Amino acid sequence: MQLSIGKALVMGGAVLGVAVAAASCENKAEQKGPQAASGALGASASLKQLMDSRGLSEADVEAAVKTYVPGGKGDEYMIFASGGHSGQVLVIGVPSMRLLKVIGVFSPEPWQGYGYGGESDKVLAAGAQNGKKISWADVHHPNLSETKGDYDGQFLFVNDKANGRVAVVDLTDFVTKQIVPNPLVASDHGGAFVDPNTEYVIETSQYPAPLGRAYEPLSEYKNKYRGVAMFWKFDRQKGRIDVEKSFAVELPPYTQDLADAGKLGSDGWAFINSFNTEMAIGGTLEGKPPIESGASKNDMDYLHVINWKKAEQLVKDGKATTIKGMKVLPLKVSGEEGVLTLVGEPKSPHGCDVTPDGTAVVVGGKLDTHATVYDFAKMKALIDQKKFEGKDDYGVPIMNFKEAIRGQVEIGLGPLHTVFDDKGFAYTSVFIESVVAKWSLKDMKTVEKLPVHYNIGHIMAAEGDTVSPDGKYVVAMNKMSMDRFSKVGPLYPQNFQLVDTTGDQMRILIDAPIGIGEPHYSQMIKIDKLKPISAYKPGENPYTGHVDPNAVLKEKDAKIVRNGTTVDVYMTAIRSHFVPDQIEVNEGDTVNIHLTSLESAEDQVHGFALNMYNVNVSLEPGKHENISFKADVPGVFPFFCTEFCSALHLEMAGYFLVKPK
Ligand code: CUK
Ligand code: CUA
Repeated sequence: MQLSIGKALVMGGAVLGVAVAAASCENKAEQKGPQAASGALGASASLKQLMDSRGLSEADVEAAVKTYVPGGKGDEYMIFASGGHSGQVLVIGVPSMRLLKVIGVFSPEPWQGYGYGGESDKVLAAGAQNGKKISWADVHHPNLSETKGDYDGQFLFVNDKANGRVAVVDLTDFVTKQIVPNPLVASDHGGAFVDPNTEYVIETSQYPAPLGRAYEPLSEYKNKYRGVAMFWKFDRQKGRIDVEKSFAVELPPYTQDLADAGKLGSDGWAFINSFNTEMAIGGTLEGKPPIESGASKNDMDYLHVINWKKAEQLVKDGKATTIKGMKVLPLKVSGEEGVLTLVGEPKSPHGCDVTPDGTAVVVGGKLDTHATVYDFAKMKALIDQKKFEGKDDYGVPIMNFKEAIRGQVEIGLGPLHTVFDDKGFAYTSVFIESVVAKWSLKDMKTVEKLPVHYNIGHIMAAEGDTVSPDGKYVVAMNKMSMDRFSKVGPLYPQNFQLVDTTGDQMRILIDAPIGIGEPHYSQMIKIDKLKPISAYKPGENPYTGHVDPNAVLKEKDAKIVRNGTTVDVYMTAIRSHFVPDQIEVNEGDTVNIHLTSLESAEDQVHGFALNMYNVNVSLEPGKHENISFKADVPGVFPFFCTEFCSALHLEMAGYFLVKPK
């Protein structure tokens, strides 16, 4: 149902104010409200005229009213979206769909001084795999920390599909605090999901490889290649993953895909779909079928059902082996002990989403027209009774498909991911058909399909992965945008479409082009759950959470200390100067700059660049940075502030001189 402009006025009256008042009298254009003359549109242009001149329909204006957020007013929700190849996380306001921030996670981010000579270099360096520095990532699934199954607004976890890593972002300052490379996997996908109390961050592998990545020929695929479900222990107090207390569950080489953690009644369990139980390995040059067709032969792949509480206990009992320093529960143990159970999934499954009540898992099928709803209670009973229809080649028990499911819902061509609202509806992204399919969990029937633009991949709902979704909004995260935006060369932006789900029918409110990377998943949290700081404690090192031992809290304590070939510079920054502002060292010296911002006022940020040395840090109020480098290039190097902080910003500068040998 489209609302009339009149209704939109009621809903958005405070927003559009006078302009809509004029529109509500569209048949009597003369009857402008008394304040119309002072409205932004001016006396001469009624909203109707404006609509005509811009070719806007009533529905367009209603959508505009629903999404417009005037300056000074905040958004209602915040989206944390995958930045795809950028290795970053995009922060977007809802309903405005305005980009608020790009958080540097796996890739250096110059504005935030992330990866340019300061403390954050250590975070990025810790993400090396096999000693190789990696400066990009393919971020797929950002997940917010949860307490009792609800987003608590404290942390965000993301996975790097490309290089098998997970990262922890602290939402008090929106800064990445930790990158953990998984030494076992060759890539990941099902991550970074959390259980309802964020005890673990779950990361599951994608393309099978020998655990630990040792060489084994492809002829050994069945015997030596494996998947893995990683359970990264999260220490909430420290705000870090505790690698020592983490463990992995070895999986057959079935190309595990998406994953989700159980909740409420299914807490303690995890679910992973898979798409290549054929174990196809390609060989196109030798005339063998590509993985694409080899992996699509069977009618069924396997949903993996993992009892992680039991796995945790078995690891504690010493049943794990150690690979590359990680505790790994062997496949044999998992199969025998009921940690891992399989059940069929139709045709190239994708998506694996636990319902808000925790009683079911919804799996799509890229080449199927159904979403399959697995019933947790039924699966649990089958596992408890050891009622299986057989075992796979690795000794893992397999449940009967029919006995494990609640039913299947006819969705359309290419259902992928499913999210939920507060009224018992599920929303499935349907890739090939380019629609959002809304269906009833109770009746297991599709009730509406909304065309989106185009080829929707992921879908996301307001607080949609919690035990209590908000409803209201769904976001279609579309892979293609053909005719939606102005052309920007052959690489098009992807398209987030905000969908209003409050009415009888779903409606697209706004298109938001995403010009950074290829986003996959995202989550949407109510703004009031986030409690970000506006300044650090004076001298705080954001990576320790404490006042840095090298912090300089008063300008008079700034100094240069020379010790042989090491030069320690204790430096302050405040509008609009650095102390000291002249530094001279000898070629080959090791230089440590300990730099504290003495600012405490909100939004008063400086930058510090020593440009030819690739140094640039951001100094938010109170922040302390430690910068270290070798002065291996002689010459004269101005250093300067890189944030337009004051009228005398350009004067906020100094000289760094390196005397040749
Ligand atoms: S996904 Cu990673 S291939 Cu559907 Cu979550 Cu996009
Ligand atoms: Cu400080 Cu510009």
